[in-house]
Amino acid sequence: MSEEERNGNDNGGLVVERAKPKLAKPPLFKVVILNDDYTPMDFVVEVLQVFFNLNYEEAHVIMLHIHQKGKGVCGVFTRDIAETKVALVNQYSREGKHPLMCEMEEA
Ligand code: TYC
Repeated sequence: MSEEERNGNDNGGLVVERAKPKLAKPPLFKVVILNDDYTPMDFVVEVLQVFFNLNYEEAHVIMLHIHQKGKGVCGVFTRDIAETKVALVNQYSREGKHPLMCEMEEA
């Protein structure tokens, strides 16, 4: 039995296209932190805990990844949240006189 027969909706020979879901998913952005030679490791771990809600162990793993590979993803967010995190982290780093850099990338 066809879908039309089961549902009782014969489209009378018309070709009917299923409606697209109306709400597209919002684009997501990775927030990344870059390595540098001057920011203390403890400061990066603190930033990851405070701004990205990570525990000490998670933050330490990500900090070491950044230190070894040059950059690392701290989280994935919608545009506004990612922009806010980048601005807050960079402001906090400048206040602490550290050159730490935080950026966003389309996911
Ligand atoms: N490379 C820094 C050091 O040796 C530590 C560091 C890690 C700095 C991660 C920035 O995003 C960073 N003190």
